[in-house]
Amino acid sequence: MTTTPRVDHALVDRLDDAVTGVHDVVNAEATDVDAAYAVQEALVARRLDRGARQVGWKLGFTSLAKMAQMGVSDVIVGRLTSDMHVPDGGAVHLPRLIHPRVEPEVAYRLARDVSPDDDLLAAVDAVAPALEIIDSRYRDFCFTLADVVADNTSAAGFAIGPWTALRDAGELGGLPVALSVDGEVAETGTTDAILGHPLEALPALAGMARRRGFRLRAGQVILAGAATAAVPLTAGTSVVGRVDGLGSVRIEVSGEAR
Ligand code: OOG
Ligand code: MG
Repeated sequence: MTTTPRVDHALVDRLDDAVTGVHDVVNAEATDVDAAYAVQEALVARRLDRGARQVGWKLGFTSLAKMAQMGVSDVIVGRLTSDMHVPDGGAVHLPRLIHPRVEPEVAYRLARDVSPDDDLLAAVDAVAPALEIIDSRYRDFCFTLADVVADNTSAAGFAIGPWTALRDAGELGGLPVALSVDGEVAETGTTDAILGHPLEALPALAGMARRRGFRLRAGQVILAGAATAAVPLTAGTSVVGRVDGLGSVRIEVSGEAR
């Protein structure tokens, strides 16, 4: 576990104001990833102070498509909170977001608390198709690795499709993934885009959790990282993420863009 660096409270304030005031900020060009995780924790604590609960974790940059799109190449972890959850088929209200994008993901569910030495895979009981809404608080989605970690890895929303028990799910590798907007396919990939096999997200998260002292809890959701590049959310559209063999999940984009 790393020692806790001093928290850059000015950056926490700037990022939290960007979320609540729905405006972007110029990136910090930060380089200290440990300090950035401390900012992330303090930033998410603001959401918890406002009544949200932490409901999961998300991995970022687990696919080449995302690394290439964002120019960043290290796996990162962010926190999912209850105020980010969108029910399957539910609405995402554009005026609450800065410049949101959506990406198709695979989600896992934890059946029990995980201690640092536990096998994370053994604690997962179900898998589902998911959509993640990312909304970098930085202007033009321009950031360093430490910047995006501080900004809770751009996390802004997520929707989860039907859960399948892991024991009934069959092979999770090589499943075709598609992101469609109003019935038109916008992006395609396969689950192997995620670290070569989507289950590889679990040891990747377990390693980071061990190093950084994250506590993984029963009932929490894990987003394994996008299998394709992200696409902008457009007012009035219906977005579907599909993972062959696992089914699909949908969001409706409501309101006008700002
Ligand atoms: C950072 C979040 C990356 C993923 O699935 O790779 C991510 C971003 O692209 O703004 O969520
Ligand atoms: Mg993602």
